[in-house]
Amino acid sequence: MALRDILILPDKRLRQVSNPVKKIDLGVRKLVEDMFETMYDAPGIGLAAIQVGTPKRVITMDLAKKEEPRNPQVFINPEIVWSSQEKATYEEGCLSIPEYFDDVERPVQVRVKYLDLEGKPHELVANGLFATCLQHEIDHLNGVLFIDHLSKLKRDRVLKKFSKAAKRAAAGV
Ligand code: K1U
Ligand code: ZN
Repeated sequence: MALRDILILPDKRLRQVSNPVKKIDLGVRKLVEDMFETMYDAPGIGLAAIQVGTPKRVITMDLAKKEEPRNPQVFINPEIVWSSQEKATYEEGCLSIPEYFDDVERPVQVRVKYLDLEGKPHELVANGLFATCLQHEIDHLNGVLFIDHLSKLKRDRVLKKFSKAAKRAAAGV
């Protein structure tokens, strides 16, 4: 297992649309192992492969609380096939936009189909934080960030702050 670097806003690769996984080979298994190590180390509750620079439709997630045993979950080629009309607001964060949190309104319930690591198809209904996290990660696979759900004013403020920080880092200041 290896830690991979997490891409940070405004890295353009975060805007790429990720490609479906055609074959779950050794490369995909290694990617998933590394994503879990990177996600637990961050720490985060979810991670999309593009956040470590790999444009494949792969998500890792673990929503277990600190006192609970780990519950690693993998979603390959996930698709939202139904969303509820009812919405809920959750304060979201993103490992690619460190230390920025804001309220996002999304459907409270979604039905998602996906493949597991053995390539077996599944369908589940998610609620609450599970639904929020799945939508946040599936957005990543489509090049969408949670700040895209905020007002233009807020989004532009965040983009400006992270662009300035990237420029300062590049200049070694
Ligand atoms: O996709 C990501 O960048 C990961 C992100 C997932 C997420 C968080 C909140 C709402 C929707 C999606 C994170 O994990 S941010 C870190 C975080 O929320 C957290 C970290 C440690 C403990 C508990 C939460
Ligand atoms: Zn994110």
